[in-house]
Amino acid sequence: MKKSEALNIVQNVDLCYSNCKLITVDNCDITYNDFFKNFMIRNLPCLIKNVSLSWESTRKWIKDNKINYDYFLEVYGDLDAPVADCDSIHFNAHNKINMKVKDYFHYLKNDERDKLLYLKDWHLKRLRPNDTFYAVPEIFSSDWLNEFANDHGDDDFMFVYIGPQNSWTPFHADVYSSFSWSVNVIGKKKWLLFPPGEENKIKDKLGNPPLFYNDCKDKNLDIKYFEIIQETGDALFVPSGWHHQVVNIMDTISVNHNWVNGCNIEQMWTSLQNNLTSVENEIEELRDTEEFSDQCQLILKSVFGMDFNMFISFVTYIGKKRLSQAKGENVDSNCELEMTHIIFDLKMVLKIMCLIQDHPLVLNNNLPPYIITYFMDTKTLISDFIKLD
Ligand SMILES: O=C(O)CCC(=O)C(=O)O
Ligand SMILES: [Fe+2]
Repeated sequence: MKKSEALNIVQNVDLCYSNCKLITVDNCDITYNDFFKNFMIRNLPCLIKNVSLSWESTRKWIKDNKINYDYFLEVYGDLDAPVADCDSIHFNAHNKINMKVKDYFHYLKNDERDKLLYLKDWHLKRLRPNDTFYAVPEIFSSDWLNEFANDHGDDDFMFVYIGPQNSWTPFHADVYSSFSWSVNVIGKKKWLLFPPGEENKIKDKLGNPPLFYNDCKDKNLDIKYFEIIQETGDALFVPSGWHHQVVNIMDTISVNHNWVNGCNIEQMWTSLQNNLTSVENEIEELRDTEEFSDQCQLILKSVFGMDFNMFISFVTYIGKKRLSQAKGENVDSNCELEMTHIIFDLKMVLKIMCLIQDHPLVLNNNLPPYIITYFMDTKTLISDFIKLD
């Protein structure tokens, strides 16, 4: 697999969604380069057929074309998993509880279900690290977010979703403005996928998006979105900042990852700054107080899931690690990156570091010195290295 050519086209591709179409390809026909150039860099969606043919889960989780309930009961029954009640809304989201997998599967097995319970955001891979039930497709393999989480023993962004017919996920854009990919091991989902900006057309007077967008109701509004049917074995690539809602139109099991890499790190940075601006406006009355900046970061962490310190540490860590990899130093890593990819990553890290350096919080020394020193030292090392390249 050659990852090299496309990676040379790095910078400043204009993102334009006005004439975009949904492209469907077969897994055997798409190379890393094509995916990188046509979808990741352009931030465009793509449906990829036949991704899970060789997955162990395809053999073990399916029996007679149905979910293999007994396998789950036997192998994962004692694990806990988060479960959303699709009929119960709490602050613009489904109510969530924790359930034993065996209790959930007893519910799912029963044909007369009196509730709509959706097992989601289940960290099965983290709970069973040696379980090889799926393999990340190569086109999705550059993933700084899960690499950082795994290297630090933090919460990852790798999930299993199990939902009966009609269970659904509300309208949303993904955490950190990340990409996501989703593969149906069994079942069928209907996605509505909105190019960035279109979500504004369906917000209410208070600026809130709907929990569920009823696509039949608004037929004559000029809203662009894709309706996508994802079948068994299909992977859907959801680009950064594309709002979506999902309905399981059959009992469905999927594997979903959120991920960030050199192609969307700038979107993540923009999103972090936009969230900070909203937080600052929310507590405007405290602006002249000494604790304003710290308070904003605290709130930012709770609404966005990350504050500036965490973002800077994340980008700096990836930069430092790629530098070691470029120099051939021994870095404990599962992914063996080609040199061209390492250089691409370093260039993107440097680009974001330059943007970070110009941010008022950094210019005004509002962040802890130990983070800034680590950041500045790494930035110098990377720019010296890139100049030599
Ligand atoms: O499959 C679902 O219900 C939701 C998946 C999703 O939102 C995602 O993968 O980003
Ligand atoms: Fe999502």
